Order: sequence, then C-alpha cells, then structure tokens
Amino acid sequence: MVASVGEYIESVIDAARSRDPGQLEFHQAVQEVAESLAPVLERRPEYREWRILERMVEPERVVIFRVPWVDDQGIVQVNRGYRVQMNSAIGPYKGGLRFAPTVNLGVMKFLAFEQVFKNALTMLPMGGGKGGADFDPRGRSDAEVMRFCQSFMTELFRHIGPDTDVPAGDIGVGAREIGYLFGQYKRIADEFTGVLTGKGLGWGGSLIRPEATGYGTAYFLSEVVATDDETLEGKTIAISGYGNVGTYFIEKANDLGAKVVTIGDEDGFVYDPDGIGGDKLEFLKPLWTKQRRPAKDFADEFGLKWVEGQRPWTVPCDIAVPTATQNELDEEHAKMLVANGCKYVVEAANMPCTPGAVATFAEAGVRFGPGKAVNAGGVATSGLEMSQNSLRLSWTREEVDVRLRGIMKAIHRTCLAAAEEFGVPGDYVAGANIAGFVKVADAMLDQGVV
Ligand code: 2IT
Repeated sequence: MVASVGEYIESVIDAARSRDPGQLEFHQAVQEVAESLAPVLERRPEYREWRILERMVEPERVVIFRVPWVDDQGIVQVNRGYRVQMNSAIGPYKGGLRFAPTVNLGVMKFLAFEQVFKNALTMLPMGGGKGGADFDPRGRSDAEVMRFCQSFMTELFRHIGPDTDVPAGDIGVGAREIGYLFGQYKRIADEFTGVLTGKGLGWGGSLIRPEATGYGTAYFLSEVVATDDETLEGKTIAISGYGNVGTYFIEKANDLGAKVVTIGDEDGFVYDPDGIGGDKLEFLKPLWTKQRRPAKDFADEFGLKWVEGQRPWTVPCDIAVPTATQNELDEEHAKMLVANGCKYVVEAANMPCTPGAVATFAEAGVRFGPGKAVNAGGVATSGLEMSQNSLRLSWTREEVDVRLRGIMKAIHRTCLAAAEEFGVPGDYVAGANIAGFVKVADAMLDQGVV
C-alpha cells in the first residue's frame, strides 16, 4: 500500500461523497468517524487490506417504499418509507424509526452509520440500522397516525424480524406509534414476538425504556464531570428539546442536584432561571410525547420567558446538552457557550453539534461527549428489552436501571481507555469511534468478505 493512512482515509471519504453527492449528513458522519480512525488503521493494517472501512460505509441493504394512506378528509396521501440495514456483523440490525418531514436517504444513512458504532459500544449483540418516513405527525389525528403506521408496516414487515432487524422509536415515533406498528406486524406475520422495542409494559415492553436515553445521558454526564472530581450538584444546564430524551434527562439531572434552565423547539426557547422541576416538569413531560404541542405553550402556562426565533445556547450555563436533532448547535452557538462559561457539552441527540462547534469546544478545552456514546442508553435498554423478550420474563425497574447505569459507566470507561491506548487521552470522540470500530471490524474480519 503506497498511500499514507491520512490519504487513504481521505480517499474513503471522497468516494462516499462522489458516490452519493446529495447526502450531506451522511458525509459529515463518515468524515467525523473516519478521521479519528487514523491511529487504529496505522496499527492494524489488516483493516485496510480487507477494506473494512469501505464496507462499513456501504449499507448491507436499503429498502425504500411507498406509504399510501387516507387522511381524515378522505384524501389520499403518499409518503416515502425507508429502512437502512447498515451492518449486521455483531447482531441483528437495530435502531429507531424517525417520522419527520426532514427525513431523506442521507439522514437515514447518517443515523444508521452512527448506530453501528453506538450499538457496538453498548457491548450488547446488536448490529446497526435506521428507518422512518418523511411523515409529519404534527397536527395529525390519532386515526391518521394509526392508518399511516399500518400502511408503513404493511411493507416493512417483510424486511424485519426478532433475529433479523428490530426497529424502535426515534423522533416522531413514541409509544403510540410503536403500538400501532406492533399491532399491524402481529396481524400480518401472525406472530407475537420481540420485533420492535419500546413496546407497552403490558405487551412485552421493558421498564425504564422510555426514560433510558435521558437517564443514560445524565449517568454519562456524571461520569464525565467526575473525571474532574466534580458532581452535578448545583450545576446549571441548558438543553434544547422536551421530548422523551429531554424530559427524562431533566428528571434525572434534578435527582443528581443540577438545574435545567431551558427547553425549546424550532420556533424559539423557554428560559427558566429557577430550573424546571416539580409541577413544571410534570406539565412538560406529555407536552410533546403525548400532545405534540409547541414549546411556547410551556412558557405561557407558567409565565416563563419565551425567546422567539433563537436557540437556547445564548444563556449562561455550566453544561449544554443538545437533546433535539442533527446540526442544531453550530460554531457561533459554541463560541457563545464558551464565552458564557460552559465547561461540558454532551450530545443527547444524534450529531446535534456541527463539526465547527466540535472544533470550537476542543480548542476551548470544553469536555465533549459525542452522541454515539452519550445517548447509547436508549438502544442499550432496547437490547435489554430484547433479552427479556427472548427469556419471556420481565425485570424490575431497579434491575433494568442498575444494568443501564452499569452500561453507561462501561461505555465511558471504554471511550477513555481506547483514547488512551491510541494516543489521544481524554478525547471521547476518538475513543468512541475507535472502540466501536474495532469491535465491528474484528467481527467482520472473522466472518470473511460478506
Ligand atoms: O438513536 C437511537 O439510538 C434510538 N433512536 C434508539 C434505537 C433503539 O433501537 O432503541
């Protein structure tokens, strides 16, 4: 091999770009991972020789399908459904379904690619996948959502299964949607099986799964601050979303003594310097997850400050936790956070920080935890749900929570150990990418060219 590792990595990134020119989020995710793999590719030439990275950036299978349904006015609507089955080297494809107008193939591929590394980091036997549709659940009735889910599953069911591919929720897919999807799968396949996770507690779901991404983020964050001999006690935290992830993150952060002062959506943000807790948190919990209502309703209900048209990254805080969606925190936001004294940033959403933001944090010495490590508690608990389904039993709340906490601590340790071993101590981004990559790459080597 003549090319240097650096040139080789650039050639893989360039090839991904020229093969699918429009898939910007996918290119961003590939670049972020590939560039941190230099030390491991240097030390393990067999990964290059066997084209592991080239294979990892190419999905094993992509399914794109029509989702026709009839709305409440009797009008036929047509959406586009996706399932990207990215990598099954260490287990069945696993990853959420996203229903949002921003869904396209590039977004699905970036999420599926990230999921491969995230799932490997959990140490549970799960490959990576992602799916969804460009369906906007906002303003849709229950009946419309049900018909949409049934139509979506009528095609998807032939591509999934408890040992093949196990979807779950993501943005726009919560308990209600998983219920309708599961009902339709069961009807068509004539099989009651653990084909989805995030199920209702009465029909195969796991305790703590709804809370897991938010709780797991708080557990990971406490490990990060502990490396500076700090705790979350008395810390001020800015977050962006108020869905499943945001609300349960607030709950656990409050338990650990911190104060969360913002939530928001695409229209603006709410600032509550006293911290969101008690009645306010109870009001907030179902606001998006059940009611799909705007963030401003929260400000109006409690007479809190509403800042129109801005992101929450302008407020003074010790810690920022983007909990909403990709690229929601850019370089300008990052500079503002640094100027306002922010010391830690952990990504509860998938790739919420732009590369410019991540570089700004690195330069300023802000400790930064990447989504694939920080938010892995959600899919880890999905893995625990799969285990319980296979065993046909259910664990207690405490049992699942103890396992979740143990997994988050282990992921934190693994990231730091890999970063140390490969010469970039304290770099969670490189540590997460390297540890996830090595696990999947070794499985791929063992299994031959497939
Ligand atoms: O991004 C994610 O990890 C998820 N949406 C959860 C996936 C899962 O299978 O629980």
